[in-house]
Amino acid sequence: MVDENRTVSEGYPITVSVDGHKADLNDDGLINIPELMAFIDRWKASDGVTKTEVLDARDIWFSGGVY
Ligand SMILES: [Ca+2]
Repeated sequence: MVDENRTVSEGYPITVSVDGHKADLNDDGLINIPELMAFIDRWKASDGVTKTEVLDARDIWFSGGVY
């Protein structure tokens, strides 16, 4: 992602940016069930979320939610 405030970043996992995980709505470094469910809903609605990203978020949640 590149805009006037950011530089290109490389080496991050697909769904984790400098702003945190896409599923982490409050950017607290933790993905909880409401956030995971909301992320799945976005995937079902084709709202910019891929199945791979959902599976990634689910794996993070399974392992405690911390990413
Ligand atoms: Ca969170």
